[in-house]
Amino acid sequence: MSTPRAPRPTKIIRQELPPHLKVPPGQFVTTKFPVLTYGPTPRIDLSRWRFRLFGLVEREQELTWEEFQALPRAVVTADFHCVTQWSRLDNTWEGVLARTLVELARPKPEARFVMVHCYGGYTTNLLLEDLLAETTIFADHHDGKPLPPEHGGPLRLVVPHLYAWKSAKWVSGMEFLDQEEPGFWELRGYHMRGDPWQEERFWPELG
Ligand SMILES: Nc1nc2c(c(=O)[nH]1)N[C@H]1C(S)=C(S)[C@@H](COP(=O)(O)O)O[C@H]1N2
Ligand SMILES: [Mo]
Repeated sequence: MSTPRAPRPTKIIRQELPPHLKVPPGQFVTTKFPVLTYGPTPRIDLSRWRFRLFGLVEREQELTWEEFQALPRAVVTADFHCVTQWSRLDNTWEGVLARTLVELARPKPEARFVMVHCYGGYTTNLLLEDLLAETTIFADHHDGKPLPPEHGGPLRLVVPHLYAWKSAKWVSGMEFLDQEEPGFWELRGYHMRGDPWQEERFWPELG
């Protein structure tokens, strides 16, 4: 049974894109929601779930599920582009904006890069700037329903303006760094940034 949540103000954010900028080059639209995971789906008990903000920050901390749920909430409507060429348009993601968590941690001025860590060992690297984007969200709901485990429940990151391998599932924390380090797929040939509009799919030398 889930505990009823008190209604709280939720910020509504829409990724506003003209029709000709909905589908990046080389992508096709699907209305299904494929599952793309390397390895098994980790199961995380909410009583033991923790989200760690660490590295080059003023306020290192570890949030429990209750503490995370008490943060200001938002709903982001945005498209989702996998590098294997499918795009799912107009998803609604509800949760806590990444910028809210960054503000909690207060990165030091030299912390321009972030490694996102996950239960199960997956990682992905991001520029702090991409986490601060208005539509970057840590989501626990998708299209009005609690996020299913195979899609990253209890909590995943969603970075709509980058390829979906950056949208890490089963997140366990963010590490703030002063140098760019490659994550799981970035070590294996995926682009360090992954802008779908520039088709930043793989290392430039593999293109
Ligand atoms: N922890 C973790 N996060 C992950 C992945 C993964 O294998 N492990 N796959 C990534 C890839 S390649 C994609 S396309 C999206 C897919 O999300 P979905 O399975 O909810 O469609 O999750 C991303 N996040
Ligand atoms: Mo992907």
